[in-house]
Amino acid sequence: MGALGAAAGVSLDAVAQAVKAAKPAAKGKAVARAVPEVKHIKSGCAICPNFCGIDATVVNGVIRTIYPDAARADVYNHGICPKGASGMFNTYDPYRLKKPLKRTNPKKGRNEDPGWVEISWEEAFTTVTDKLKAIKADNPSKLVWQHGQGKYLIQEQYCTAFTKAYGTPNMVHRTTACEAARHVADELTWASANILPDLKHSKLLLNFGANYHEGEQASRWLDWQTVQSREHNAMKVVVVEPRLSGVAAKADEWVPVRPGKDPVMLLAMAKVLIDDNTLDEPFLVEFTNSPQLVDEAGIILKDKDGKTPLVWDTVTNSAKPYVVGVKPALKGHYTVDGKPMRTAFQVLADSLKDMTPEYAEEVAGVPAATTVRLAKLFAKEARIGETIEIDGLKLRYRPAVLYSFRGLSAKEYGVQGWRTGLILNMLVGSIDAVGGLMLVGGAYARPQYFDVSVCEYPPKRSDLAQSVFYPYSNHHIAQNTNLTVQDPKAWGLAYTPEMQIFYGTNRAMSIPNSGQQFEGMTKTFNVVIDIVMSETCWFADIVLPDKTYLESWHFAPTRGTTDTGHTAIRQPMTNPYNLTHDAFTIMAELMKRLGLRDKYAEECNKAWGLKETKFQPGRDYTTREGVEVIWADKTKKDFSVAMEQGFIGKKIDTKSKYQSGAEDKFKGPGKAKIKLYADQLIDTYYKVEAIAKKNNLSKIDLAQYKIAYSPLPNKDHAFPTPHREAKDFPFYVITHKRMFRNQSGNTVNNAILNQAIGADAATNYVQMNVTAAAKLGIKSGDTVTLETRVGKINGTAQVVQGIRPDTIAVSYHYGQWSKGYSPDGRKGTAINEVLEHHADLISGHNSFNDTKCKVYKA
Ligand SMILES: Nc1nc2c(c(=O)[nH]1)N[C@H]1C(S)=C(S)[C@@H](COP(=O)(O)OP(=O)(O)OC[C@H]3O[C@@H](n4cnc5c(=O)[nH]c(N)nc54)[C@H](O)[C@@H]3O)O[C@H]1N2
Ligand SMILES: Nc1nc2c(c(=O)[nH]1)N[C@H]1C(S)=C(S)[C@@H](COP(=O)(O)OP(=O)(O)OC[C@H]3O[C@@H](n4cnc5c(=O)[nH]c(N)nc54)[C@H](O)[C@@H]3O)O[C@H]1N2
Ligand code: SF4
Ligand SMILES: [Mo]
Repeated sequence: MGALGAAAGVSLDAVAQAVKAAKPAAKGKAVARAVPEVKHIKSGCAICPNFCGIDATVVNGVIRTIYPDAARADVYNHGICPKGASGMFNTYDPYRLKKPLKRTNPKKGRNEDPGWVEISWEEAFTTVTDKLKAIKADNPSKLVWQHGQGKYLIQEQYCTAFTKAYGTPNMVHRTTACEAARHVADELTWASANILPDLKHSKLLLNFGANYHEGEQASRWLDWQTVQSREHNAMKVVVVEPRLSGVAAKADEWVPVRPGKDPVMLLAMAKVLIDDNTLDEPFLVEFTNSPQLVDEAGIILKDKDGKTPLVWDTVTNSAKPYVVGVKPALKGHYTVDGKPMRTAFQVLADSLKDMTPEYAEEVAGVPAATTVRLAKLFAKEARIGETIEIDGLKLRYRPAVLYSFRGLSAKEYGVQGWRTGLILNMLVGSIDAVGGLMLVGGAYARPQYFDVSVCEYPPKRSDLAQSVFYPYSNHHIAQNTNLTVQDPKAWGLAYTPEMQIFYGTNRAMSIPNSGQQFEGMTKTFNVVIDIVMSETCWFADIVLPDKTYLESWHFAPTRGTTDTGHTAIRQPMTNPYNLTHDAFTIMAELMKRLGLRDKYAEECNKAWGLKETKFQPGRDYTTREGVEVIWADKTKKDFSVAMEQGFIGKKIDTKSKYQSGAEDKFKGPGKAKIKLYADQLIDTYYKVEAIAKKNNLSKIDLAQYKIAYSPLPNKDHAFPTPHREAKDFPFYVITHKRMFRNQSGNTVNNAILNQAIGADAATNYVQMNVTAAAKLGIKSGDTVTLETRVGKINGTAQVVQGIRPDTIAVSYHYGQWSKGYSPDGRKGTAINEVLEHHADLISGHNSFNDTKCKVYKA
């Protein structure tokens, strides 16, 4: 601990000097004071993936204030959150890592002292390069690169280039700990990902667990838009989630659904829409695959070419491809070549026979009358059939939208969960309509998502992404390397990963059953690039300090909205610890020492898609020069614009907004169709079955794949493994973000967030309902034990009315234990230690809201 102790004791010279400079002169004495140098710097916040624009005031090299960048109010964020406003406290944090560290105790464990010693950058680079050289000579796949928020700092393109130049397929992002299931549901449905509600025009927002007053990835845009639309557009907000979240507290109505049971409630709503015939039939027929004919095995009937789907043509009363002149039937049972067929829509309608609002009440705990009322309200507010004129264009007007984020997707059946939400939007035609659900990720951008999966076996990647085990894991599988490392053969992996580089991720802490993750980290040589001594660092062999987003240059990622797009940079404002390296220079130096500098430049050009201004071989780049190259190529503008404004924003015109997505790619004859019925899942199931049987794959339980790979969501998707198996555990456990913290370890030392906001913010609670607590004799402030099938953990009870009686909520971001954090950072309960790990078999997404537990006084 010596090195850390010394590090923590370092005085904040720059801060101290600035404070001195700002002290008022003693009374009566006239003291000549130097005029302070005041700079206003536009940049971007990088604490969370909202990427808000910021405007900082820097006095004598010290950041004094961070405000929202007013110029971005119009195109993105109107405000910033407490984390962003106090972001400099993460930079001036005395607990920062300042020197490379080397572990001297080879034994890795939570209670092992790593025996850190400070080493020079030269020694750090030599040690890491030697290890990388040896692995490259043996098998470069044995190197695994992992990143989380790091992806949004220097950006993933550099990480892609690094791993490509090195020759390993193993670059692993955190998305399956985050939102991968929602992405994959989108991809299976319209072959692109990312949605946002068109709140400016919406009249009704049904929000199933998008927590944008506390979390979310477009929160500063969503919360502003919601407030505006409620005020100026009389928009109603209904929040369906088990806990009274910040959004629920501000909504018109909070519907406390039983955790994980939303699919059943949503399917019951779909049944109401279908029974009432309040459907956007033209949308379903023209934009979606609802009219395609499905045989008894669930396969879509194809033309002679074996590819083109057939529909029932009501003009000729025969099965035909949907071409000009054909009028497809939406509903019905037909016979083609003697074989019984139904339209895909009919398959959905038939599947909902028993999905009554009463059944939903029993399963999801929402009164039948509420489900019926919300379904009818959704249909009414959708104004099916209406159009509206904007900028001279006559557009479909469907101002009712159903939206979600991790609430429906951070689950074992996360893909099916969000698919259910998408189907509801399809039924009323709200997709890409005015006031509806906008496909901001572009429609049909990657047609391969509509194909049968490759189902690779044996797997090439240590995380098993896109292998037969998780066929549509298009976004890597964050949690898996630490499993395959322990038993590669069980998964058919032909090598054992030997070295892991973690950049801006505290992965093991952020994943359910975190003990299993740490176990994996004991088996590899670990290099961690971070700004503080995270728990991941605690298991490192070499720790490399990075600069923060207020100290470094980044070509910054941005969040496009329904109406705008932007290009942005981040720029340094201070460097209190005189750090010499950041992630960019660390990677460049390693590449150079490996003799890969020119190959890396070439891969950077490819990864960034640079066309005119490119990285050149034969030379080194500073971090700023790297940003300059990318800025020049992407914007064709002088770098002075980047430095003055921090960003360039543009508004999307009405035609591009509403008519370049679904309207252009899916509408009418001869086009691909939005998949109400995800038939590629059935075809993929049969492929998985064949490969599993041929190779005797014990890790594949076909019965489970059959449930997961259903082309339509069904009630099974509301019964994840712990709900079925953990019968003696009466409570559902859910987890969520809190405003004052970001991720695991990122903001724990921030004194403003921990103390100034109130002691409450420095810890989290085991939140439970008053009735449940009374039965167990538990009061607020009691220490309680939360027990699951994974283990037990203690926490402090917080007894509230705003949660279902059968549900326990424990927020994320707390219960950190690394001795490198300030004592204030190490409070609360790390719920991931006891959550069950059940990856979604489609996307590889990890389950966060499926575990069941017991709670009792400790
Ligand atoms: N129980 C529970 N678990 C969850 C969640 C939940 O809601 N509940 N949320 C999930 C979600 S959505 C996600 S995305 C994952 C995130 O999980 P992680 O991958 O762990 O989070 P990251 O933000 O990627 O990583 C945080 C690490 O990045 C470091 N860092 C911050 N700034 C810098 C920098 O400038 N440079 C470098 N090198 N490092 C930096 C921080 O110190 C910290 O150690 O967690 C998931 N886990
Ligand atoms: N303050 C803060 N903001 C953040 C982050 C952070 O760490 N801190 N992380 C960022 C990242 S990486 C992400 S991905 C986003 C995530 O953003 P969100 O998905 O918006 O936030 P979460 O809190 O993870 O989860 C969403 C909500 O789901 C609810 N929920 C849980 N189980 C269920 C269920 O079964 N049904 C329903 N309907 N709801 C349920 C939870 O109560 C919670 O309110 O946040 C981003 N913003
Ligand atoms: S919402 Fe995220 S990006 Fe925006 S200010 Fe807060 S921490 Fe920074
Ligand atoms: Mo996330």
